Amino acid sequence: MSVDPDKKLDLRRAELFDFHGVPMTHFFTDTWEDVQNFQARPDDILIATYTKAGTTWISYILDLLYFGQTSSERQTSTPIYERVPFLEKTILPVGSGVDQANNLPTSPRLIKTHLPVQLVPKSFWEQNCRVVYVARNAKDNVVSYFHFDRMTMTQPEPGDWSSYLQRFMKGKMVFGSWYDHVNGWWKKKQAYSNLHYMFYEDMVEDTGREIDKLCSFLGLSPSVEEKKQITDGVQFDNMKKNDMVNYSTSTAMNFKISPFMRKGKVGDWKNHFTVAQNEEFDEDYKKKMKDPSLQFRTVI
Ligand code: PPS
Repeated sequence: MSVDPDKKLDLRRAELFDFHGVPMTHFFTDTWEDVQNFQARPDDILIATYTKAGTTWISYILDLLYFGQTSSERQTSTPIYERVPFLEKTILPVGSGVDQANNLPTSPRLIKTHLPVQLVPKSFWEQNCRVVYVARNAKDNVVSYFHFDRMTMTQPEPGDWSSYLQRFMKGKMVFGSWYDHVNGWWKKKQAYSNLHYMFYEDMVEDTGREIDKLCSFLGLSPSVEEKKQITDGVQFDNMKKNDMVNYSTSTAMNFKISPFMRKGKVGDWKNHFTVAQNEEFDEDYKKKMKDPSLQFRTVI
């Protein structure tokens, strides 16, 4: 990546623009050529999600499964966003996710992306990398995204809740339409067998069961003790207290507005949607979500 060292750290709210048909901000396109040319390795694991679907949760689970027993320093002094680089993110002049990924000493490398499936660098498919996708129901996803945009100073200005909800329904969000994202990845799973598609709601309902399924996809068999340690460590309250995974070290976020580890619940949308908003949302949802095989739970 060519980074201009004289350029100041820019943490202002960015504007949305159309990028290959997907709304994006410059933070995710500044080093696009490097992203597209990224050379994946066969043992890389790509963690793919729509923003706020449980990325940090699954990243931490994978990190513990692979590296929890090996290095305590990693667990105590390396924030999760350094352990698991965010591939397409660039903060000039600090650096890029591509550089971070290329410098990872670990094997496998765990790499995070929010890209819609059609924009993922082709080497991941060529190398037949394993992909873990997590999806979250649209209503809780938009609520979480709203609070994230309020507190993250690099995201576009969210405005008020009701206009934000309209914008979400139109797909005018960073990384585009939730509807396109979850459907695009769901379709990919039909053709690409190395993709494990998970649901946030299932993880909340029974984290241990979902870790078992994940391990079977990855070919891992942690001991009973190890699995218990991981399942406990990744519970919401424990992650919220853990400064290495709760983003309290991030300079772009203002926790006085809202914490990163906010509620971690299924159904918080009920505290945000009015009855009229809910009816309009459901009506619109039916038109956009035509595939009966992809079902989300908004309550558990
Ligand atoms: S980001 O910014 O896209 O990487 O955010 P992401 O990590 O995908 O999503 C953040 C939301 O996930 C919740 N979260 C959890 N919920 C339950 N259990 C655990 N362990 C957990 N870890 C993270 C986090 O609280 C955010 O959701 P909300 O609804 O805002 O609380």
